[in-house]
Amino acid sequence: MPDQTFSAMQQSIIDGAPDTASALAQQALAAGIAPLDAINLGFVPGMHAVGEQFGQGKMFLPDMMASAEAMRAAMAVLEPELTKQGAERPMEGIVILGTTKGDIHEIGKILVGTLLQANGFQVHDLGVDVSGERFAASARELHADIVGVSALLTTTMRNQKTVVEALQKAGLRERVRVMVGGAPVTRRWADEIGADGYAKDAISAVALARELMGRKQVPGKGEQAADPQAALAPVAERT
Ligand code: B1M
Repeated sequence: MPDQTFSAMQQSIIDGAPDTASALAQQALAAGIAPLDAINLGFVPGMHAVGEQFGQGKMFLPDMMASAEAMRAAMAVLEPELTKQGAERPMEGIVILGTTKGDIHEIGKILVGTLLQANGFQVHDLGVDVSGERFAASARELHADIVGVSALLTTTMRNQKTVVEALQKAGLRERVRVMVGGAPVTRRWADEIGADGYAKDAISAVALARELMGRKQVPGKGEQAADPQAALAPVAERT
């Protein structure tokens, strides 16, 4: 049964059908499917299929936009369920999140923010097309512990470096940790631009944020690799 549901979810994204996606998300919750499973096993594979077909010239920009709308409709149903209990947890840290300058992809970033919030982080999402200067100004104003920068294009991932530079220029680099992510981003790239960490997906981003908070409180203490399962456990318990 869940397999059929997940296939239908995937298809609703490929079809760019927001009403169907929203209805399937509601049905999933009613059937006791964990929201994170609905996202990761149902809707996200649909986005990947769309990306592949776009890459092969079988789908076009309007199709991709319709699919993004369907994804947002599903997230609108599932997100509140994910974040519901985040407010009841002790505050883990303050995160400023945004998609880098020149880039308007937001779905992955929203997912990262939702899971961080569900795990007790206070998240301020600056949206898309955010300049390094704006990241730095917000980090100062909101007393951020972590700045998270998403990039989905090979052309805009370069701007993640400008965020690190802007924080340096603002004299904030010592007290603000930088994490980067997005489909073309790699750990190697994160090291190259002087970021503090890279997460490949939203679950790893929670583990990484926790790790970065640990490093912040005790400078130089054990920089262990982020453990995705450690981040997943509390979410799964509450969903
Ligand atoms: Co765009 N697009 N797009 N697009 N788009 C991609 C990224 C692309 C790979 C498609 C393809 O060619 N196969 C390709 C990039 C090629 C490249 O640079 N290598 C591409 C292109 C080319 C473009 C345009 C240039 C197309 C054009 O205009 N000709 C254009 C650029 C616009 C711009 O930004 N300036 C464009 C536009 C769009 C839409 C607006 C139509 C739409 C976005 C709508 C929106 O977000 N509101 C769109 C979409 C939907 C996609 C695909 C199909 C899906 C992206 C997505 O939402 N994935 C994408 C193909 C693909 O990814 N397979 C594609 C689902 C999401 C859950 O995954 O975002 O990877 P993702 O996030 C993951 C991880 O990456 C990670 O965790 C997330 C959750 O697990 N993560 C982080 C992300 N951020 C993180 C931050 C972290 C940590 C982890 O810490 C801070």
